[in-house]
Amino acid sequence: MANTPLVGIIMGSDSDLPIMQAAADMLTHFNVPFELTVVSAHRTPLRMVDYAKTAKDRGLKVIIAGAGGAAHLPGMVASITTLPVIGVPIKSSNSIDGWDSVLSILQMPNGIPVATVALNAAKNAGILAATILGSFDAELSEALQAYKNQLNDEVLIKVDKLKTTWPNSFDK
Ligand code: RP5
Repeated sequence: MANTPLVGIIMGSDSDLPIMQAAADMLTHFNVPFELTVVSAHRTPLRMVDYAKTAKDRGLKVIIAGAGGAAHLPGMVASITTLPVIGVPIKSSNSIDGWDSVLSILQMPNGIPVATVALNAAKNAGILAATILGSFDAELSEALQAYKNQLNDEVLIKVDKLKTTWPNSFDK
């Protein structure tokens, strides 16, 4: 894959980075080039508009946007660009238990979808971005299948381990 970023990871604040790092880690794992920066819907609204407006022409294919509290960033970016936007609700210091972030990102009005992952689930956002790109890239698709196979094998190892302590466990 060329080195031009295909995925843009943006977040409302650098305080979101410890969570959003997991998206970057998964894209690195799948060898997907990405860019990462802070774009705040409320504090840098013009930067947000500029980022979303130029994203497609700069070669991005998917945007991952994380934010907490009154989390408008993913929805606003989705309203400006035709690229798919994956939203990561973050349980931030200004969040009321994470529900505000989840609902702000999840409950988009008809016409402007945001693919919302679970609270703090930046890892899944990275995997989902790779999955979208994998629909058009056989090598990436194979890497995603290998990842799923690995998850499967890890569970089967746990099943075997459980059998040693629970002989009455399901044995198929
Ligand atoms: C949101 O406010 C950010 O996405 C972050 O989750 C939250 C708190 O930001 P800081 O006050 O830590 O910069 O816009």
